[in-house]
Amino acid sequence: LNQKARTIWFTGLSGSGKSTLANEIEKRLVAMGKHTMLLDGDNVRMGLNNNLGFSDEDRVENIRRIAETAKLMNDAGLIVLTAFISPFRKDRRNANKIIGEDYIEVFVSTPLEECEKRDIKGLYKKARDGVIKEFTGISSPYEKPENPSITVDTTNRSLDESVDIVMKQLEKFL
Ligand code: GGZ
Repeated sequence: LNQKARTIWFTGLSGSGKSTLANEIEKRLVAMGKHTMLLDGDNVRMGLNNNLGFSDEDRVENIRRIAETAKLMNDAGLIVLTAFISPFRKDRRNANKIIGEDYIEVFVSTPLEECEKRDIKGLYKKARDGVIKEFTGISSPYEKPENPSITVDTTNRSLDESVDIVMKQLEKFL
C-alpha cells in the first residue's frame, strides 16, 4: 500500500472553510494515488449520528463516534479527513487518544468576524436572532486548539492558496 493511515482532523467554526478545504485536499491526495474517506456533517450527521443535536452532550457523542469511525477506517489503511467543528479541547484530545499517532490536527483559524460576515447558510443571523440556540461562537463555546499540527486562516485567501498552505505542512506527515 502506497500510504500510511492517517486521520486529518479539521477543527474550526461554522463557515471557517473546513469542509471546502477537506474536500479539495482529498482531491489532491487521490491525485497522488492515495485511498481516502471524507467524513463531514453531510454523511455523518445525516446517518450514523442522525439522533444527535447540538447540546454539549450530543456534540461530545458526535465527536466520539466520529473518532471511533476514523479509527476503524485507519485500521483499514485509509487516509481519513474529518470536518467537524469539534469545539471542545477535551473531545479533540480524546479523539487523538482513540486514533493514536495517526492523528493530525488542522486548525482552520478563520476568525468569527469573518465567518459571520460570510454567513453562507444564514445560520449566524439566526443565532444572533435567537432562532437557533447554542450556536458555536455565538451562544456555545469554541475552544481554540493549543497545539495544532497545522493552522490556516482562510480570510483573504483563495481556496488554492489555503490548500497549498495545508498541503505543504501535511506532506511531512504522509
Ligand atoms: C453549530 C450548527 C448548529 C449549532 C446547526 N452550532 O456551517 P455548517 O452548519 O454547514 O456546519 C455546522 C454544522 C456543525 O456540525 P458539527 O457536527 O461539525 O458540530 S460539532 O462538531 O460541534 O458537533 C452548521 C450546522 O451544523 N449547525 N446547528 N447550534 N453548528
